[in-house]
This record gives sequence, structure tokens and C-alpha cells, in this order.
Amino acid sequence: MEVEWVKKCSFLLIFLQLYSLSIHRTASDICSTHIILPGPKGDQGENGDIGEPGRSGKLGPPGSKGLIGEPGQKGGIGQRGKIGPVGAKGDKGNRGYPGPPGNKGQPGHSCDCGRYRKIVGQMDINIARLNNTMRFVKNVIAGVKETEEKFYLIVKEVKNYNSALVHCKDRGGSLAMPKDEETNSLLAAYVNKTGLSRVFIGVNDLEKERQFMYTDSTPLQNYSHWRPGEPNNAFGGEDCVEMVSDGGWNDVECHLSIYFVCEFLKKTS
Ligand code: MMA
Ligand code: CA
Repeated sequence: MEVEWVKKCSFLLIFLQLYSLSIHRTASDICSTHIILPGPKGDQGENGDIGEPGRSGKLGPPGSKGLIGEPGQKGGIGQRGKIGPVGAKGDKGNRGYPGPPGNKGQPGHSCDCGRYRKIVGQMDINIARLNNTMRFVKNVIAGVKETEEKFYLIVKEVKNYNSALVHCKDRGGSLAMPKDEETNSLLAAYVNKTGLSRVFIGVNDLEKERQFMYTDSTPLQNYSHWRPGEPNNAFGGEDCVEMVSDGGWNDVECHLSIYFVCEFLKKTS
């Protein structure tokens, strides 16, 4: 502190000397009571101790960008991806074919039901008859045999003697009545050709036992073709006659259901 003051005072003294030159007063007159003059400068001191290491410098600027690296190794196969979203709705398909017609509805109630039922019932009967006729015509087309006077038709529907006779009569004929060997042979061949073993023919002794007659009520005359031992009226109940495939006749029970042969007279006009 004192040194500082000495320095200031030295300057002041110089200043005052210069000032006194102008006002004719001496420097010693001004500072004579307060100012101590410094001694001569001392020797230079020893070198100080080595200082502590300085603080770390500031962070330097970033270096320039390095070269591009080598490509890495190919990675392993990744996990299966998630299922994709639902696809867009497809276009509308073409219109389907029309379905089959439905069942016929119930008849209404506001009509004359009784009358219509009668008509429908009659139609059912007619259809059934038509079906029978169709079957008959099919048989005719399948193969009919003929002589000069008659057509012969094997009906491949099993019936007892009486029903068979009715069937033939309904169609304008009768059960076949072979009255000579030529006709009998023709029928035998027909039975064989059709693959049958037996058919009813129009012969019976229904009216009087052991008196065989044709179904047109004419008696057997010059001709018959009984198998050996026939007619034997086995078990006492054989009044109708069948032809077997060799052309031979055998008396059998009338209620048997077997195929039969019809005959139809050719028109003589
Ligand atoms: C059957 C039957 C008869 C016929 C005899 C012949 C067993 O009865 O067809 O009508 O006379 O066979 O053996
Ligand atoms: Ca017999």
C-alpha cells in the first residue's frame, strides 16, 4: 500500500515541480511533510516454482468424414411376414339357370270341387288305360306272329287264366287257341324265341271235368298236343292249360299267374 502511495506521490512531485516552475514554488515546499522517497531498486528475485499443469483445452472441431465402409455380410432369412389384408370383394356372378317348376298347388276352395274331383278321377282312369294300351302296343311292336287268319301276341305280364282271357278280350281278341299242328309249332317257336318256358293258352275243362274245350266254347276236335301223362288233373284241381316251350300241353291250376298268348282274328272283309 505504501509503495502504491509512494508511486502516486512521485508522479505528484514531478507534477508539482513542473507546476512550481510556473508559479515559482519548489516541490520540496509542497511534499516536505508527507512524502518518503523510495530507495534504490533491489536485486531480481529467484525464479518461481513450476506452475501446476494448465486446464484441458477446449473441444477441437470435428474431423473430416471418413471413407465409406465395406458392405456387411448378408443377413439370415427374416421371419414370415403377417397375413395380408382381406382381398377386394369379387364381381357378382352370372345369373343361375332357372330351377325346375315346383309341385302343382292345392286346388282352390272357391271352385266346384266335387265336379273337378270327378273329372280328375276320370282322367286318372283314362291315363291308367292309356298306359296299359302303350304297354300292349310295345309288345306288339316287339314281335307279333301271324298265320293267314290270325295274329298271335305273347303278353309279358303275369296273370291268372281268367284275367289273361279278359286282357285279350279287352283288346278285341282271345287267348290263343291252336287248332292244328302248324299253329301249335308257330306258338312253340314264339314262346322259345321270347325266352319263356310256359304260357296260358285258351283251353280248359272248367265246364265239365275231362271235357277240354277252347275258350270260344268249341270242343277239341281232331287236334291236341298233350304232353305224355297229361292231362292228369294233379291234386284234383287242374282245369286250365299251359303250353310249355316244346309245344306240349299240360293241365294246370287256373289261379297260377303266368304269361299268356293272345290271338286276334284278321279282318276278313
Ligand atoms: C306238376 C304240374 C302238373 C303236372 C306235373 C307233371 C307236380 O305237378 O305241372 O300239372 O302234371 O307237374 O309231373
Ligand atoms: Ca297236369
